[in-house]
Amino acid sequence: MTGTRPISIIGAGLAGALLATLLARRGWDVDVYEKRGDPRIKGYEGGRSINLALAERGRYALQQAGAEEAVMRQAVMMRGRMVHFLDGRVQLQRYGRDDSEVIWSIHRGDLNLTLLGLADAAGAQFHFNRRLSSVDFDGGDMVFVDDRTGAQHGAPFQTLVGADGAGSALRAAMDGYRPLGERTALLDHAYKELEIPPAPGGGFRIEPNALHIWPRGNYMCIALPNDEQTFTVTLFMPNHGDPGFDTVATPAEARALFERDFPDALPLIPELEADWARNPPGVLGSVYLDRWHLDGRALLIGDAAHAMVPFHGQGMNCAFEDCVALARHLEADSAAGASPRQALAAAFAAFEAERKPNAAAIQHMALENYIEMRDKVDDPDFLIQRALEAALQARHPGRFVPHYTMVSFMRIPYAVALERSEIQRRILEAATQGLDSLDGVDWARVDAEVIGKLQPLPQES
Ligand code: FAD
Ligand code: E1W
Repeated sequence: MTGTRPISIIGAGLAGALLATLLARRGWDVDVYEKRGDPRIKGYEGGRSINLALAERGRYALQQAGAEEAVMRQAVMMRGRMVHFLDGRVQLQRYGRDDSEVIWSIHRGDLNLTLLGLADAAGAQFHFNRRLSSVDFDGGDMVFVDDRTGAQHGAPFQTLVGADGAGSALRAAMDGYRPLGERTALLDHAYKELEIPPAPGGGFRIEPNALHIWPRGNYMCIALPNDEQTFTVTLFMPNHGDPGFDTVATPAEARALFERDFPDALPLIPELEADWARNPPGVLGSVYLDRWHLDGRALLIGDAAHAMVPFHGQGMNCAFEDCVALARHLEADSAAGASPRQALAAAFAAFEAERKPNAAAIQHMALENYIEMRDKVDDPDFLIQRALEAALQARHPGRFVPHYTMVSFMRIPYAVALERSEIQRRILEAATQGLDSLDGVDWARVDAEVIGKLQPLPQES
């Protein structure tokens, strides 16, 4: 062996750019192919969701790639969810115990640019305007299309990693060669993005350090702050019904919806009609696969492997966690005498075994969180359960840890977070049944249940 370890990554989005950095720094010979133009030249051809919530898992991964500092310079702190009731009242519900337990709003385009710069500096080779169109897995080469001209370009590969997102072309190619057991579950809801500009004299128009939510039962709006003092508002709504994207189709119908259901948000969005007309509703769904890899020849990560609905704000965080896990498995010692191909197959299999149950867990939690966000955060039962959750966290530190904390402020496997959350939810529901404050809680019984059903979490997770 020459010691060179070639790897080709499809997609220079969030996961592709981070993985390229991690592997190039470890001495891999990394090529990255991206269908869009170089955003450093052309400006970011954004598309979907302008800003994203970054939580602990994603932050840790950025730190592993030496990217944390640059990214955090542009991040806006979000201490909790600010719930906007229909009557105009607002209520800040903190995410954590103090400002050490917060999440961060970051601009997707800026984040992507930062990661591309780091990958480039680490020695990764980028090929822009290269949309993967077909793969010859036996011959070891692939074909790309330059969408500006329609021209085709071939390139050889040793091993491929698909970080090409929810509509992955590599996934389609792998599935055509050897079925992956793919199942796509589209949600019958979609989303629209709107903008709240800065206040006339400058400054944020609403509280900057929060994730704003307007829960309305079967649908909702959220708003995340941007560092240029704007907010990106996202309306999530069914495709059919009242309201639904079929009945709220025109900009005028959108205004009428906001007048009726989001009256405090409406005056904040001066370009509502233009924003509405700009893009068709964004599709939401989950992708589930039985297999993520084709022996040592190809592997899927991030949304390509496990696209999820966005309601826990964890898709990017999970994709970044994938990158760190994959880099670790690729570095692990393979069996003595194994060929490079066998070593890759073993690393991909170990990666899949570790990550698949965790991806399934966060996909499930993300779906459940939609109902929670749109229908529960303004409900008294929800609030009393959150209050009991905080009380039990104080009574049983390291043993009873709130669901949101396990997902957003810790790095315990998502599958462990899900399992413990389900046990905790049963405890919370039983202990608050029929109560409207914590005064009537039977603490001795609840404490015994907590101790009996939940083992302490390992330290430092
Ligand atoms: P992507 O970021 O989609 O990158 C894929 C890349 O591959 C793109 O650059 C694309 O151009 C390229 N590509 C695609 N096809 C090809 C091809 N054929 N050939 C070459 N290149 C190709 N996650 C969070 O953690 N927090 C949030 O707050 C959050 N909010 C969200 C809000 C919304 C409305 C949505 C829709 C998603 C949200 N997510 C959030 C999820 C997050 O956007 C994704 O999980 C994340 O972008 C996945 O990263 P990725 O690298 O796998 O895919
Ligand atoms: C977060 C798009 C998006 C992104 C998010 C979140 C939500 C609701 C949505 C989940 C949350 C940050 N969430 N917020 N409050 N409770 N759970 O934490 O990213 Cl819709």
